[in-house]
Amino acid sequence: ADKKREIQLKKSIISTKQLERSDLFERPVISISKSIRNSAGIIAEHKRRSPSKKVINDIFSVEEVTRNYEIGGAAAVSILTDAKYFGGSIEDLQFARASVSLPVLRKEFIVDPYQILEAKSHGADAILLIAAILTREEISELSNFAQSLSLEVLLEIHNQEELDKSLMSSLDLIGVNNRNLKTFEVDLANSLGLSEAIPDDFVKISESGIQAPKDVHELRKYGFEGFLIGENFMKTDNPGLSLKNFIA
Ligand code: IGP
Repeated sequence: ADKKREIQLKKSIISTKQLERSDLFERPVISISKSIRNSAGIIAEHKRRSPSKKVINDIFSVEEVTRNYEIGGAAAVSILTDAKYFGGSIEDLQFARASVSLPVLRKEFIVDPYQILEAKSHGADAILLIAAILTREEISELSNFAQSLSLEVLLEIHNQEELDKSLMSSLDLIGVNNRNLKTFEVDLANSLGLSEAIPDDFVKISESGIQAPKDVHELRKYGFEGFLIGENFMKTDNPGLSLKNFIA
């Protein structure tokens, strides 16, 4: 409900027509799936704070962090644009786009096509859809709309039920979130247990709570190709270097 109100307000300030006319709207999109498959597969997240940890790192700018993630060998960067829980903004997305030539994922609670236009017009290559907050019809509408703009779609699930509800051809990547949204506990077993149920037509991503290279090695055995990591890098005093050492 909060998001819907935020979107109504934004629409009254910047219309969808204005978004479609922005310079970035015309730029060629970069494939996040290909980038993941041609690298160590790390999607490195810029994360200032979170509901569970409060402040993680609000010292380093988006530009600095994303540039160093690119130098460190990231496959893509993930930018949290939610203000309330993560301290992000849509401007962060544009700063990231200006700083790197990697694919950029917009990390947001997407509930309306307007947010997808906004993502594209601020330089995103891919968007996240969260099965836990959407109906099958909404996932279908939003993912088809994103693909019509050449954006790739990462669908996030937590369990078998969300996977069963969401399977459709308009998705590109399926991510298992290892963090329980209610307790904030993380357990990589969540990814391992669901890996077999995810059809091979999708790029499999494991999200949250990944702390060591051995976690990635284990997940790879189960067919995961992409690894979304935020806090483990952001909590250090050099997130880009931490990523570089992680994949070395
Ligand atoms: C990153 P971590 O534990 O490495 O910081 O997690 C990412 O998976 C997490 O930020 C995330 C997220 C989300 C945030 C996964 N799904 C949905 C907001 C909304």
